[in-house]
Amino acid sequence: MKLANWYWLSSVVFAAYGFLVAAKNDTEEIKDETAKDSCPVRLESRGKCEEDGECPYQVNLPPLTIQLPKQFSRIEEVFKEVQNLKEIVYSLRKSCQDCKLQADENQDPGRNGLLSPNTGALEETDDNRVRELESEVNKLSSDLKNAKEEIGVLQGRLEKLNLVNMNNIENYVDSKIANLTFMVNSLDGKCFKCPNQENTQPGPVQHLIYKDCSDYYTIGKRSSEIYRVTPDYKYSSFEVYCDMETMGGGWTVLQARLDGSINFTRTWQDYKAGFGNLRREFWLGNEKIHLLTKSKDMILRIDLEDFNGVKLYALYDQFYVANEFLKYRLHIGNYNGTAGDALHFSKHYNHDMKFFTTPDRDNDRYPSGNCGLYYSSGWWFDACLSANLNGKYYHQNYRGIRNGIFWGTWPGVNEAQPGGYKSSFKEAKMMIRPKHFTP
Ligand SMILES: [Ca+2]
Repeated sequence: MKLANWYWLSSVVFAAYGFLVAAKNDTEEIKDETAKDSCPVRLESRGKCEEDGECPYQVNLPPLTIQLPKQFSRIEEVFKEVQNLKEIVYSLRKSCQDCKLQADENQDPGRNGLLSPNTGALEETDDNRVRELESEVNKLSSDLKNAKEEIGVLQGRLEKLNLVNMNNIENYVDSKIANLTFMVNSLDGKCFKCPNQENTQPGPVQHLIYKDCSDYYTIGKRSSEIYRVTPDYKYSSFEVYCDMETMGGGWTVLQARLDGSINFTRTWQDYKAGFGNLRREFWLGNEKIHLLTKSKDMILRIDLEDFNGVKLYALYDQFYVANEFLKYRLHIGNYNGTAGDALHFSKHYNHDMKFFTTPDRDNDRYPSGNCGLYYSSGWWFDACLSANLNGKYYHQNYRGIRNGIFWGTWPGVNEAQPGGYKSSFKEAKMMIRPKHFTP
């Protein structure tokens, strides 16, 4: 132990001495101070020695003053700045940590609710609010959906109502006009008997509405002639030929073949507008036929005569031709008569419910071609025909394609050999009259 203590003491002394030597080399001022004091370091005993010979010593060292370079004050400033920077870095790190925490909270609200009860409570409130808003939005959107549906229903009803009203009004106006027409027509016949007729304005009432030839018959017209009819007052009137003799009269003629003077191989437009001469051969026109039959209470009579002088007829208890949009589709009722039901010939040849086809407009049921083109006419072709009253007019029997006027149930017509002679017709006529008309 004694040795160690001594060693420590001598180390301190030599270190101090070494430091002074070093300082002396560094600065002039220290050299000056040491020069004044001859013994700056003293080692002396202090107090009594102990029994075993160990004595207390003390070293007196001169006061130590180190002169630092002037730039040293800058170090203090740098220290302060470093301290400041440290603080800034610390606060930045802290706020960064806070940021990260917050980000984590946002990502995982459930976990953070556990970490921080206060934040959890806030979030719970927020969650509740969000849930409330969500349910409100859901409710509003379902309300909106309901409202939309209701609007749809109401709109449908409104449209229906409009339509119903329009139909009612149309029907009402139609019936009023019919009544007025009837009254005026009946007055027309009686006015000549009025006692004051000579005193008042003479002459029959003009500008009457005659829907078809039966109306002319009703007011006493008995001669087969051309008359002007207005089947639908919403459209303009037009002329028709009236048959006032056949089966009581009152017939509006739609088609007539007599002598082959008119070509019936025509376009859609021609068949639509009508062509020919009302006193001779003609097709009245699909548009007019539609207007005449749209009330759907017309019957059809077909009269045929062959070159042997055989005259037969076919009667259908309903006849209606749809509008152009529906391609003038034919609606034909039950047959009665002598010529046979060629319009409903068989399952495979049936002209009922067929569209109108012309050489330039294929609406038929024949997939490989146009029946109108093949049979040179406009007609309600199936695939293709058991009747065609608009076929070519042959003045005698003919060979080749059966494109003449044709009625498939005519007596003897099916006895003709394929490639052999085909019989033709001298006359053909189609005409209509209201079902409930009684001459
Ligand atoms: Ca076709």
